[in-house]
Amino acid sequence: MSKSPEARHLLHSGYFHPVLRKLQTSNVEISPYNLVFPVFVGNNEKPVDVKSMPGVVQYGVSNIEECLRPIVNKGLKLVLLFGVEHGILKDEKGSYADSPRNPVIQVIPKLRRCFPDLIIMCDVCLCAYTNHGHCGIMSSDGVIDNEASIERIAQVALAYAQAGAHIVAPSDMMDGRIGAIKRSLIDYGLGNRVSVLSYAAKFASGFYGPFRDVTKSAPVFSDRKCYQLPPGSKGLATRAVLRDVTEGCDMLMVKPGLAYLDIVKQTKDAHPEYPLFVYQVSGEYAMLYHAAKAGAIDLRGVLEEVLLSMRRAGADCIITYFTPIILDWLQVKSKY
Ligand code: PB1
Repeated sequence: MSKSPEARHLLHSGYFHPVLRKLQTSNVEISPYNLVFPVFVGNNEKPVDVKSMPGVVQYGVSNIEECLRPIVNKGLKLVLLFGVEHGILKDEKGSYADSPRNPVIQVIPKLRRCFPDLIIMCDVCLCAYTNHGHCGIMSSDGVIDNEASIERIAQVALAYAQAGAHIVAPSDMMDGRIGAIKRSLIDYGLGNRVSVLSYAAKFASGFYGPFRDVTKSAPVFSDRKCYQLPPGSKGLATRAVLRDVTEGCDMLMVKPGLAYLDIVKQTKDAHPEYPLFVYQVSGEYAMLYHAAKAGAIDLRGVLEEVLLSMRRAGADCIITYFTPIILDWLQVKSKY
């Protein structure tokens, strides 16, 4: 008779039943409140399929209500808006970013009216609107002019806030833009009405390609390595998060996600008092989509694992282009 293991080494007794397994994983639940749906919006009359991200659709100001309503009815709680406008005049300071003609500015009041309970978040950056494709304003010698950049980013954030955004999310990575935005919101009486979600630990990643293809926002020269964090630097991630916390951000983000879960964990462990978002970016979306299409993985099983890893690492909210299908899965699950 083999000697049975000591009682405290018997783990199977803790998870042999689905309900027990649910108890063992209750703090990494995925609910609609843990999901943010990134949405491309332009002035296209009909929804347009996004070629670089199969399954993702670019909405237009005129059709976003009918496109989003089914997803809101499935429980959608948060959207993150990105303006997509081709053929616009791009200039040194990204003037179109806060133009009244910008589809983001046009669509915010409409979404507020149609979906009063939906949280409207706006990405704030210049790269889709500057003629050089960088996220800030450049000096004559091709280097970021940080002071001019944070002043401009604050102007754009204010415009989205005044249009009705609940949350502004600066993805530019300029030093000091959080303080500049907070001061601007306070000066215009919006300091207690609009949240600032900082893309605090955002890395110079190769995972952004499909997005840049959609928004035509790749840098015309050089790259973003002088202002997005070096992928290998935990220390700079710690310092960037601390900088943005000190300047008054309301919430934090790590981006990309899967290759940076250690940064998610270190950020949440250091700042448990802040809601932490993680962005499953376009390249991560495309990677999973195409692997599943090729039959290499089962999308649902692997995506659930990835989402759990992000929640386990400490993310409170996951920004993911898969949000609509995840809401479908949650609906089916909730019936049992
Ligand atoms: O899904 C994605 O790839 C997101 C890309 C992201 C949007 N916030 C930025 C990354 C980049 O192109 O450098 C855009 C920067 N403002």
